Amino acid sequence: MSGTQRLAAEGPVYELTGDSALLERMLLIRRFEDAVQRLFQRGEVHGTTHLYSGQEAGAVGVCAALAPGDRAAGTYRGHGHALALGVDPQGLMDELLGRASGVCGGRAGSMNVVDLRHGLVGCFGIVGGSIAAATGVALGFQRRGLENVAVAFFGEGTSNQAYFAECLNFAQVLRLPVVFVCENNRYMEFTPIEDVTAGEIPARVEALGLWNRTVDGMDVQAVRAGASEAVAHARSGAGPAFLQTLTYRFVGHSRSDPGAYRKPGELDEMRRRDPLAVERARLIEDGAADEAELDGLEARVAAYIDEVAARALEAPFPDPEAEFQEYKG
Ligand SMILES: Cc1ncc(C[n+]2csc(CCOP(=O)(O)OP(=O)(O)O)c2C)c(N)n1
Repeated sequence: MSGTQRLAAEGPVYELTGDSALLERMLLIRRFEDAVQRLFQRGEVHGTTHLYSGQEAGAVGVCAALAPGDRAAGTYRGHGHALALGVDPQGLMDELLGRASGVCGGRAGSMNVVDLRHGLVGCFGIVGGSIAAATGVALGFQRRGLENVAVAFFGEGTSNQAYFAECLNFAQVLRLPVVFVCENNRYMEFTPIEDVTAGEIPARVEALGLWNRTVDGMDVQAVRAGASEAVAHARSGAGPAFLQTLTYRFVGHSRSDPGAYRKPGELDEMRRRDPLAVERARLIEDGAADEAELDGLEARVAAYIDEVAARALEAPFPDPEAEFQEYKG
């Protein structure tokens, strides 16, 4: 890479404070989505929602490895990507409820949130859209001589989509500063990945010569460590990096999904590896926090999200007629 500059950040990409910051951010995502699910069931969230529950360590670990001015593109399962980047939970909740104070003025809903102030170039309802967006952003960084990286989050099923082959090849040929983060939660919608996929996904990226690692996606520290290496590689000008996180989705794919495709006992087994519990146990074992402190943290986050939800329900809806008149001038 020729330049030495980095794109100035318009807002914090991620504020890390204290030993329990990663746990706190994962808790924020989990409680936020619990509230979204309740509000969705009451008919307050229009369209549909895809929850990230169980996968929080992925977004939080990766975003913790980013620097100001870096960018990321999320998926339709994007609440976690947004909150991990530091998007304001109130603005996001208002958005999901279609309120004017939402980060996109109430027009994006659950699946298509954009917040450039916090590095979120978009969440994409189109499978693979995040890959194309991040590759384009990385091309822009390279052309402008900036030392920033772009991250694409996507699921393992997306590796069967054309964007994956086209963009990874393009990025590798041009040595673009992009990190491809494949969040392997084992199922694409209701289909086990092995039923529809030939070979292993990392073998595909190895064939292209990409730097790649697979990490435990239920362990936020493992994700952060792997992501730090991936980001450093991409930032150095050596080309794109590929990070696979082995994770699990605790809830249905979307609104109506009884989960009949799951293998017996699998959900219970993976719940025992809940990324929040894994990080909590580590903090206690390391002596960085005690049970009472972490109980207090959990209660604070839960109370904060209750307030966020209550405020969102009170927030005004957009007024399209007034906005149109203003637009006409
Ligand atoms: C181009 C396109 N094709 C199909 C769909 C329908 N669809 C939505 S989610 C999904 C499965 C994606 O699975 P995966 O990439 O593993 O991500 P996950 O949902 O597991 O996070 C599909 C096929 C879509 N949204 N966009």
